[in-house]
Amino acid sequence: MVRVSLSLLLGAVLAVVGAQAPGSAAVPAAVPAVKGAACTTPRLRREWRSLSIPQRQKYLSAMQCMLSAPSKARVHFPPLTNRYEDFVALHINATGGGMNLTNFRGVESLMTSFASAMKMGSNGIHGTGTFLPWHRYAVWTWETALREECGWTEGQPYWDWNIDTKDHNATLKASPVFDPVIGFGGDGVRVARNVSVPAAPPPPKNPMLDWLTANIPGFEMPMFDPAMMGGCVQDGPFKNITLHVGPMGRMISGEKGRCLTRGFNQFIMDSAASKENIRKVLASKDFGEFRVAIEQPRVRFGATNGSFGIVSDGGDLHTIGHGGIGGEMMDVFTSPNDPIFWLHHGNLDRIWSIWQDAAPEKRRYDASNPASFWNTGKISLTTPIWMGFAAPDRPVRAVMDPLNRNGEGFLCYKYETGGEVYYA
Ligand SMILES: [Cu+2]
Repeated sequence: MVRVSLSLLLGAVLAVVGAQAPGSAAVPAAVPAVKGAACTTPRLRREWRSLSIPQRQKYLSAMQCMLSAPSKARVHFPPLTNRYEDFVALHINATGGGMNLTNFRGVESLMTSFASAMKMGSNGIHGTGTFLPWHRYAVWTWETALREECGWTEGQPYWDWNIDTKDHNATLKASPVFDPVIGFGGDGVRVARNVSVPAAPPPPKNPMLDWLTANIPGFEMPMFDPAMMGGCVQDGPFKNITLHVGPMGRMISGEKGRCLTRGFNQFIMDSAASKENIRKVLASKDFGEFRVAIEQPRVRFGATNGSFGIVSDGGDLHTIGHGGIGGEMMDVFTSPNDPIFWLHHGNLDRIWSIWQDAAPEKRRYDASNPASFWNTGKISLTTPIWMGFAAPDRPVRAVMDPLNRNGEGFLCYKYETGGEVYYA
């Protein structure tokens, strides 16, 4: 099996394992609520394609500015080489449940990161109720840094994946989002491997998977196309960047670093990012159901056009959005190494706010999270959201409303379009 391409799945498995010991997790200390000023001039978040060409160039320059500015989190993590990597380290450590900064030893082994991932079932940011609030707050924090430190003046742009699917007779490869000059660059080039890819490989022998299959109704082992590992990105503004953080929970120190990898998968995009699928997610009745629908990788193995891949059977916009790009985006810890991460999560947050706005009195402050095998972390409006060295910890309540209508939070942004297009 291929390690990195399976790391998202690994997160799923570890979250399940985490669920085996309810009550063993430490109860996080309460954090102070925050009363922000009323939101009068929200930052406007627009789809990449509706930014003007000069605005797109300006955003890409702001990205380069983050990549060349000095790290501020280096005091905690010596291997960090620039400001951009601060946010990758933030995501890695939040994935592990919020690192105790004073105990960090500089370089984690892969096994240590597995061990810290074991904790994430209780208080990490994937497979738990904090998935949506944490990523909302993280995108806000990132957007704020871009504006305050690198001259960006708009809201964080988002990437509406549906526009690059067969619903629109479109593809990732032809998308302006991945333009080599005024976009994020294109696909990676696959490296040759000494493995042959069978047409339908049998599931690997693994006692844990056997147990999961036998005990969890509907559990299916997703089989990832090794091509999704991808290869180095060949063009665009990020083709020459060096990743110093990762893979997985490791902070590489004193090593050469890696290229940014991608492995586009149009098949995944066309099934998971379809209007039909997005409508299914938006039909969720409460927050718990919605969170599972948008995040849970409920995929099954399928074949089209003689090659195999993943077929979505509803939901999983998060994981399959990562799978559509492949490469670095498949790594549940280090996916922010690919700058498209922020546009992808912008769109996930937009889908959440569309869902909230469809029944605001019921949904705007709904953080309920009923139990299921995937729901390993129940949250409430007072659950703290860890933002480590990047921003103060805040309760879930503070980030439930992007427009902070009742003054219990601090966010102040809106998306350019609503949900009409998906309900139509
Ligand atoms: Cu994440």
